[in-house]
Amino acid sequence: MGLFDRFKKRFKKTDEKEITAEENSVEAEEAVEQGKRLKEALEEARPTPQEATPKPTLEIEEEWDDSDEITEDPFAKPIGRKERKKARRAASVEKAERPTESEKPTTKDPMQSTTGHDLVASGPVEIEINLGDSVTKTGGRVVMSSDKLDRILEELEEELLSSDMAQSAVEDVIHTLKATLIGSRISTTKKIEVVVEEALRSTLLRLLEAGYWDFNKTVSAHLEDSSPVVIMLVGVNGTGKTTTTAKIANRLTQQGRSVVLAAADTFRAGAIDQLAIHAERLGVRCIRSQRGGDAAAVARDAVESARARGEDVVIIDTAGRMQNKTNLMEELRKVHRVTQPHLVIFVADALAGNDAVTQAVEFQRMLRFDGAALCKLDTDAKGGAALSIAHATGRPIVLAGVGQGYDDLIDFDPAWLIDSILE
Ligand SMILES: Nc1nc2c(ncn2[C@@H]2O[C@H](COP(=O)(O)OP(=O)(O)OP(=O)(O)O)[C@@H](O)[C@H]2O)c(=O)[nH]1
Ligand SMILES: [Mg+2]
Repeated sequence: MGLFDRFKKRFKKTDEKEITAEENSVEAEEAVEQGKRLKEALEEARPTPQEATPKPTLEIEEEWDDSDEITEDPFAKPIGRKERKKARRAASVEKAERPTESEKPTTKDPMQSTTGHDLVASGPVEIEINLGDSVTKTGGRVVMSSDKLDRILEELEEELLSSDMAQSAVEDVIHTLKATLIGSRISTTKKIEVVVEEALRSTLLRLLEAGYWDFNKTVSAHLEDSSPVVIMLVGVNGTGKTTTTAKIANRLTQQGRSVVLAAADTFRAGAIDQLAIHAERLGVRCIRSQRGGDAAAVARDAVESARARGEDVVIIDTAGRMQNKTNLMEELRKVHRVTQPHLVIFVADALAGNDAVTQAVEFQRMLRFDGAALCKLDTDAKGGAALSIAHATGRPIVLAGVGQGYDDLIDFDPAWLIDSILE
């Protein structure tokens, strides 16, 4: 039985009079006032964008500054020229070929949300609850504050937590839901449990769709500008970076792109061979060094080699690291600085639940990423991590790993995830 089935079953026992007041009654007026106060309090408690997304904190020494071409700070806010470039890129996305059936975007209008090299890191996604056509201007019943409503919301909160959604995201959703519901005039044709279900579903969907960009279209758009397009994968140990590197290479070569892999995990024993074997199987080049070599040098060699040969895409596989290990994070930032990747993808393990969220937040703080690939969704992972990553970092999940084969990488589908959590 899914979340909503359990929820509605409990709701069935509820008399609507316990939760709503008749219009024009004293209780209804009080509820409207209370709803206003709750919304104001919620607004005041929200962090400002600056508080929400601190600038990356690590300052690293300029030991690799022999590269003349790289002068821009990758973490700087876009300036006018960049904005113009972004607009040009957006226009070239419009021109990109019509997607094939398998390339079809999963959101209504991916053109608006395609991002890339100039992407501005955004703060956490703000939860907004829209009661849609459930509210009515006249007639209806007004939702009031009551123990019963509190108990129902508590149960909903527990259900969301058990789907692996992080506490902070769940609290944000529930508080906003409560503030939105109280004082709202609900049409008598709608049952309150249906109102709550619709509101919650649309809220969670919006959370996952915020800032979504279509992977294939974004790569195509960048390729119109310049090549090679550089994609860097980051994340903690064992989340699926190397496998996802191979899956992306497979996807792009099937689209006729020439791909080069950069074995920038020079840290873990066997990592270079692991990637080289994938490269051989996929028939793509792999740029590598000895174990312990300079990861940034490998990555830069791969980009320069691809540029010299006119190849389309470089995918940089990096070493897994704990998000709190400063020296390893510095190495990643160095790879980033010398290669100026068009896309940084944070690879998360759906099975890691709340840990994946903590890691995502820390990576976003240290080395901003453009989107996440959520791997191992074919396992019994509950999926709530996706909601929390999106909520906490403001960056969308764009790709989903659904198995260990090369073809097991799909565009992330927010509606599918919401259904699997709620149904
Ligand atoms: N079931 C399943 N397994 C996956 C998926 N993605 C990766 N894996 C498995 O997860 C394990 C770790 O994957 P890697 O790609 O080596 O992970 P990594 O992030 O490169 O690991 P490190 O290099 O050690 O940091 C491997 O056994 C993969 O086959 C997925 O989508 N589904
Ligand atoms: Mg790896």
